[in-house]
Amino acid sequence: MFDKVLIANRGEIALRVIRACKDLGIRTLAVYSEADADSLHVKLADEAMCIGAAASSESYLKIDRIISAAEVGDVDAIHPGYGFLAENAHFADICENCNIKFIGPTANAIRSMGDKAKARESARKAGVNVVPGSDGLVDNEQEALRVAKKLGYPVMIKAIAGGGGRGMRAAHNDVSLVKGFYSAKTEAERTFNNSAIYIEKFIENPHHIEMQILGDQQGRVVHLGERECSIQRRHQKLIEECPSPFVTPDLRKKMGKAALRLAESVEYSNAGTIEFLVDNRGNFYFLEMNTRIQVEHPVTEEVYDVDLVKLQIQIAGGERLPFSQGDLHARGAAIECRINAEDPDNNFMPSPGRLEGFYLPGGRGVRVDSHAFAGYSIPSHYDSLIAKVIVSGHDRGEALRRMSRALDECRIEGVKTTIRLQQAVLRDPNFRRGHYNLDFLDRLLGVKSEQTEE
Ligand code: MV4
Repeated sequence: MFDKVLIANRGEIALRVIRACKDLGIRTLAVYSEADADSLHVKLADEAMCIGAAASSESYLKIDRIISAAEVGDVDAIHPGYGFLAENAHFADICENCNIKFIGPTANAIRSMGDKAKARESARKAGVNVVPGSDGLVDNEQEALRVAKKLGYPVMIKAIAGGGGRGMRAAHNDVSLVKGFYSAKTEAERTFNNSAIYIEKFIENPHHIEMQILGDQQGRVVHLGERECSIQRRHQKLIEECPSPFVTPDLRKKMGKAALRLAESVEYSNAGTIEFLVDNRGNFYFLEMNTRIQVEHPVTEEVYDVDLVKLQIQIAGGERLPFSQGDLHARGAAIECRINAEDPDNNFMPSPGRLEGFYLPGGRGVRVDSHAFAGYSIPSHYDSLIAKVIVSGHDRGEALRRMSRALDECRIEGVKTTIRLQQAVLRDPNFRRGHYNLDFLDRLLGVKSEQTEE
C-alpha cells in the first residue's frame, strides 16, 4: 500500500480523501492556492505546499506545479478528487510517466469516455442502449430535417463537444429544428471551438439516474446500485438519493447489468459512474460515463455500507475488490442535499463571503461532509459548495424526515444558501411520494426549462 498520497484538490473532497487516507494509515500531502492558505484541508493533512495564486488555472489546474509538489514531497500516489484534473487523461499519463500512481482509471479509459462520440460508440458496441439518433454527425440543414423526420419530433440537437447543456436545443417542428440547428452550432463553435452537431430523439420528462461501479485492476467489476439525480437546476444537482424511488428491483438489475457490460468492455478500473436518461416507462439510455468519484457518492456509501474513497485508494494500490456482486446489498435509504452559497431567489447567483453564524446538524443518521467552519470565508474563485448534508434511514420516509430535521438545525449566516429551496422541495407532496423527474425543480420554481424554450 502507499506510504504517502498527494491530494490534488481543495474543499470538502480534499477533506474526504484525507480522512480515507488516515483511516488507511497513509500519510497525506495537501496542495493549496493562496486563497486557501487557512483552509481545513491544509490543517488536516500531514504536510501542505502552496502551489500558486487563487485562480484555479494558476494552482489546482497547474500540472507541473502539482507534479513538482509530488516529487518534492516524495508521494507514491495522487488522488485528484472531482473537478479540476480528475478527468484529465494527460495528467493521468504524466503521473504514470513520473512513477506516481494516479488514483483513478487508466488514462486510456478516461480518454475513451471523455469523448462523447467514442463513449456512445463503446456503449452501443457493448450492447447498452443509447438514445436513437443520427448515425454520426449532421452536416447541414437538409440532413437535419431528414434525420428529424425519420426519428419523429420532438428531437434534441446536441453539440458533439457539448456538456452541461451547452450547445443543446430541443426542436418540436421543422421551423424550430432549423433555428435550433444553427443556434446550437453557433453556441458550440463559440463555447467549444467545435461546431459538430448530432441529433437524437428527445426523451420527454426523463429521470437522470446514474449507476455507481467499481472495478479492480484484476478485471473484476461490481455495481453499487443507482443514484437518482433528477433534482437539478441548469445541470447543477441540488438533491440526490439512493435508491431512486422510481427504480424497481427489475429495472435496477437491468441497469446494473448494462453498466457492468460497458465497464467490462473498456476494462474499467477504479470508481466510475454511468449516467442514464430513464423515461417514465422504464426505458433507459446511456448518456455518458464519469471517470471520477462524484460529489454525491456518500448516498451510495450509506446504503451499501462501503467507503468508496478508501476502495479507490486500495484498488489503485493493486488490491482486489473485497466483495463480489452477490455480497453487495442495499439497506435503507439515503439522501444528500448540497448546501451551496448561492441565492435561489436571484438566479442562483454565487454568494461568496464570510460565514458569520455557522452551525451544522448532527445526530443519528446524519452525516455532514464539509470544509467550512464559523469565520471561514467562501472564496469566489471556486465552486460554491459549503456542505453536503447526508442522511440515512431504514426507509425513504425516515430519511426524508431526518433531512427536514437536519436542514432545520442548520444555521448559516453571512452568505445566501440553497437551504430554503431544499426545504421547499422536501415539503412538496409529489417529491415526498417520489413522483418527480428532471423537470421538477423548474416547475417548482415556475421557470421555463431550457429544453422547452424555443
Ligand atoms: C437529453 C435530454 C432529453 N433527450 N437528450 C443534458 C446535458 C447532457 N449531458 C444531456 N442532457 C440531456 N440530454 C435527449 N435525447 C435531456 C437532457 C437533460 C439533462 C440530462 C442529464 C442531467 C440533467 C439534465 C437536465 C436537462 C436536460
